[in-house]
Amino acid sequence: MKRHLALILLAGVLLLPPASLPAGEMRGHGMMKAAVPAADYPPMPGPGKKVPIGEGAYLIFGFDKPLKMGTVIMSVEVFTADGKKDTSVEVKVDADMPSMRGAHGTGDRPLQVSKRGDYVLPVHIMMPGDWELKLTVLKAGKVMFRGRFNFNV
Ligand SMILES: [Cu+2]
Repeated sequence: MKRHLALILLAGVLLLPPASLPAGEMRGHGMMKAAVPAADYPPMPGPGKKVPIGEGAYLIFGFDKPLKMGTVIMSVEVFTADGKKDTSVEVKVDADMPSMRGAHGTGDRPLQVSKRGDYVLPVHIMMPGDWELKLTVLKAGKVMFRGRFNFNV
């Protein structure tokens, strides 16, 4: 019993913050905790469905063929709140495999506006497994929407 008490007291001493720690070092730790967290990409409704992107605007994304190994063309149509096609925004997609983060990660790549006013980008699916497309929509350089789409091949 006495030994337990001693251990508890010892643990208490070890857990106490060192009183001699300079204030500057304390501030340093505070700054580390305040580091910017990774952006959040909430799951989007699937291909062909309306995805709200804020202020009544929405997008609809899809692919030129079923999602299989190989190259698929991703297309994103952006619509204003009154249903008109909007080609004034910037759309970017980052394709990666969540189970092998970074192994095939493309980073954010901008989609190009086609003659039809769709945003398009070839996506290379080079191995079977779980895939994730992270989409970012920017208006005048500011992020207005982020969302992800997960699928398996
Ligand atoms: Cu892989």
